[in-house]
Amino acid sequence: IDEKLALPVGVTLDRFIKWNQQDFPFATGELSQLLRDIALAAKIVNREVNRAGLVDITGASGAANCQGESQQKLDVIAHIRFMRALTNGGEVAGIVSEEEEEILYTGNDQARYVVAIDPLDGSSNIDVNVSIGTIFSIYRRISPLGTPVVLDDFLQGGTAQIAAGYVLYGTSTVLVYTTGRGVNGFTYEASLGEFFLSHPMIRTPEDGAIYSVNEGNLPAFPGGIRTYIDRCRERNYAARYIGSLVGDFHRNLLKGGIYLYPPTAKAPQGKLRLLYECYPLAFLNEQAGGAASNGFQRLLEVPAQSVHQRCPLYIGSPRMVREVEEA
Ligand code: AHM
Ligand code: MG
Repeated sequence: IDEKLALPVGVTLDRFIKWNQQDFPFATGELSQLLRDIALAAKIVNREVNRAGLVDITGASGAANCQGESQQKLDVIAHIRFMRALTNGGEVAGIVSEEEEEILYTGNDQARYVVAIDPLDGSSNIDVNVSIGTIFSIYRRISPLGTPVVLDDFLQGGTAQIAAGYVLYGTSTVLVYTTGRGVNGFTYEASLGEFFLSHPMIRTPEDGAIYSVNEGNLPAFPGGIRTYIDRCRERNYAARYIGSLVGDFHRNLLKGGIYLYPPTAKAPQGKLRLLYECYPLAFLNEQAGGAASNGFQRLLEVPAQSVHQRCPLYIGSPRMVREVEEA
């Protein structure tokens, strides 16, 4: 990664995107516009998240999403906001969202990109004032321009992503993304309505001393994973688990650590979704010098077969991920 690529801390996201576009392989400006559309939706969702306790938008909406999980009102709101921004922005031909069973056609058949998104992840934390996030992944479509998108546009595999990132609605709101040339993080300044570059060229530590896993499921984990978790305890690693993937991931990215969501007999592919949870974070983490695996192979190379497919996830500092693979 070219150190020259880092712009000084404090530039706005808009300026950064414009500058970053100059030597992007498909420098047509469309991807830049798409990233701006995502940032705009993130600002709107941030506003909704911040006032969630004040208005009657918290609590279960009564509906269930396509995976039968109870859906929170804010999930629905975030989904709608992102769909609107991505549709009105005009750069996206189709969307896969955690909140919709089927592919969403934006009607922009001339657009070059498709997006897979989890509009609001960590939904069990919404009502209790704990950090939540948005995760997104962008591909260039492979179906011909001018026609509706097809399933294969979304199943190109993790290595085909051209951009990926997340928004963390936490103690402050940050947007972190990659276009395959390193990872940059931007912090939202609400009074100005702007994201500012605050974490240029993020590099994750080679090794870490934090492990993040739902230990309540320990008896159901594969033997190797139980062994690895025992080692973490023997070494007095810190156990840190928010239950919001974006929050747990972001902390480990900056401090060094590992996040694990192993398979169990009941959920042989774990819980997390390949297209809009695992792939984007794996791409971003590799760009920051980290690693991601399904336990057997590089996560980005796990083939995508369906849009809501699940996948075990081990992601974090490269030494820790290697050790899990060998355990
Ligand atoms: P969600 O998409 O329904 O919010 O589920 C994903 C979340 C992740 O953010 C989090 O890491 C994980 O589920 C927590 O699962 P568990 O409660 O089984 O530990
Ligand atoms: Mg999710």
